[in-house]
Amino acid sequence: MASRDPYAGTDVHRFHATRRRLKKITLVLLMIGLISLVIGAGLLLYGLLIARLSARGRMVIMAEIYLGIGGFALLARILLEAVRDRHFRHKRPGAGREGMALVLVLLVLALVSALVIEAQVSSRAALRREREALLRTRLELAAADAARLALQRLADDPDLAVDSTNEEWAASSEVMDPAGLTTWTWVEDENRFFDLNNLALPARPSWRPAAEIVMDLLTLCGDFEPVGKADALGDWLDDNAEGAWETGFYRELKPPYAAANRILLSWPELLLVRGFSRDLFARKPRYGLRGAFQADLVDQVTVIPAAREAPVPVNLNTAGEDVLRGVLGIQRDEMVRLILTRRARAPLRSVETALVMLDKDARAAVAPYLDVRSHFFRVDVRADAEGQAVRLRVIARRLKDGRIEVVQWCPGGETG
Ligand SMILES: [Ca+2]
Ligand SMILES: [Ca+2]
Repeated sequence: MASRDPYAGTDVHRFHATRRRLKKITLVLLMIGLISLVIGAGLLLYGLLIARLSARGRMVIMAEIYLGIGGFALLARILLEAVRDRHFRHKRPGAGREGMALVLVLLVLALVSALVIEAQVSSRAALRREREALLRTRLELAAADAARLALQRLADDPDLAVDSTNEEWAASSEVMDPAGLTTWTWVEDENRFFDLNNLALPARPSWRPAAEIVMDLLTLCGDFEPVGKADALGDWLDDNAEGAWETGFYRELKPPYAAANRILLSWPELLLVRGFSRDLFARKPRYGLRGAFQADLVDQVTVIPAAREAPVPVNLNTAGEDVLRGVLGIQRDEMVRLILTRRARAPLRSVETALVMLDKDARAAVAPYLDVRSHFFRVDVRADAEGQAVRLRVIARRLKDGRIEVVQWCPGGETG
């Protein structure tokens, strides 16, 4: 027979029953509060560090809701505790310890959750880095393949004796593979421009001095005091220390450096030469038709990083009007126009026939700087996928028999 509670229905019984109920409620509130805070913090970390941008807003809102619930539950608990303390002061020994144990368990739980989230975050980050590195490798391989393909097109040129701008190798291409990787390839004929490194060659009496050509090109670009620049570039390139703009001059600069006394290997090196600044290569703003002496230097000259015994020539079929003017001489306007008219009909097949208007000496002076085929090419490639891009620049020389030699292979693309 079950014994009947002697206090049932009395005030004492009601007092204890209410106290116990309150205690249960505060415990439940504590648990709800702490768990909600842990979940909220976890969601916030996940949302800010791992989730994709599109999901981030939603995650943060959810985190805020959980943090709000947690905060509300803990606040309610504090209020209830206060009520309980005021009206039900009776304390059983050991009750505090029970509460402490629960708080400890919840704290450990929170700590474990934080560690799990941290591990998750760092492993996700490591995975992402690995994926990025893998994608980068794929892009680099694709860029190298595209460059090789462009060089192959150059080697496959059916007419190696003559080059003009509308040959197959000159076309830029854009290829997208089924995996979403896109490669763009541009081929530039470097013999369209006058190579500044030609100034490194010792002058020959029968040749027109390369410095004179550079001065004419600078004049065509609106620089009417080009002597200093041409002299400084000549001193920088020639392999002796005799001149006004040699190491002695650069040693006085801050920071000091020495003249190279060799050919330029990249565009940035040119900026070390006295008188050559980035501004010199900026394009001029255009208003209507271009007038005389308004050419842009960046369209007239180039830097071909290859050793040479003879000047790297300009291709009569691909060079711009002002480049031809610079090489032949500013005063030879009529001849430049004739060349342009003739090559518009068909590519020129010999330098000699293009120069028939000149006497023997004048022909001998400019002929070493001219050709009807191109020798050097710049291949620029950009490979792109999933918002990541890789660039590659290749400078190549094509020999008479079509063989290709790589002069520079620059991952990252910029040689200057
Ligand atoms: Ca050709
Ligand atoms: Ca020198």
